[in-house]
Amino acid sequence: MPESSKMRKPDVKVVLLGDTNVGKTSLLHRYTERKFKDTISTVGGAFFLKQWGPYNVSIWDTAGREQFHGLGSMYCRGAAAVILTYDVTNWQSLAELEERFLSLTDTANHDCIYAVVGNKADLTDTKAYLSQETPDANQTESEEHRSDVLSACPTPPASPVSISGVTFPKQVTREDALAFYGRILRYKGSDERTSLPAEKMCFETSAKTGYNVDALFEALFDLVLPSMLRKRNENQQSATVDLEVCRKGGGKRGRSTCC
Ligand SMILES: Nc1nc2c(ncn2[C@@H]2O[C@H](COP(=O)(O)OP(=O)(O)O)[C@@H](O)[C@H]2O)c(=O)[nH]1
Ligand SMILES: [Mg+2]
Repeated sequence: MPESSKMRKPDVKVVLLGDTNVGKTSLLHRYTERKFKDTISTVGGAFFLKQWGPYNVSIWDTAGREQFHGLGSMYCRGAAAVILTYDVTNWQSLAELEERFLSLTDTANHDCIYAVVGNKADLTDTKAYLSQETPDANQTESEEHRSDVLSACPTPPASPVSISGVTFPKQVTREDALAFYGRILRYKGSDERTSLPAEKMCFETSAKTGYNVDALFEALFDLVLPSMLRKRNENQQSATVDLEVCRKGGGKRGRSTCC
């Protein structure tokens, strides 16, 4: 088998979940393309393959189906990690995670890892606003102007968005997210003392500036390594079983071709 086709089989599945417009597609786009676009279509590829060391991670986007309440139980089936995404400026987006999306994770792996991610932190947090990676071709003129203003400031202004005249109050605090993580563990019947701690699994990100985006994905990839190892072992074992079945002439296909 050519090396390239060997590389394409995913070892593990990571799923982005959350209400429409919270920025799931933008987060994936920022991570994979290092870019942010103001308008981006979700419709298209359902998942993206990322090579992580010797492993292949598939990262699943909703392809816009969350808009029509159309995410079935298949979406999270076999997921090793789920990124539960909300918008820090929209309280309802956190409530929706609990009301509509958490139950979709029932089909995820029993040892699935959950990250709670508050996106659009640039709208409320100076630090996130300033963490613009190298400016990309899609940056608008007004954004460039705002970056100039900010870089000219000796100390960051208290409210980054007030520069554009628009303010977005932070509707979801980090404490809200930590509390939600605790409720996820209870919903899953997991013991808080042996589970990954909330402080480690709750992130605030900005797909727009790149703030915390690499940190989020890469922390998750490291955490799902044990799942990847297990899946590889399972695959190897099932290959051995198949060979045994063939040798003994067992299995439906074996019998029908013999007789
Ligand atoms: N300011 C800001 N806007 C964002 C951010 N992420 C996404 N958006 C915008 O929010 C809207 C919805 O983003 P999208 O990625 O399509 O959300 P999805 O429906 O969850 O996939 C788009 O207009 C994006 O440009 C962010 O981190 N900061
Ligand atoms: Mg989308």
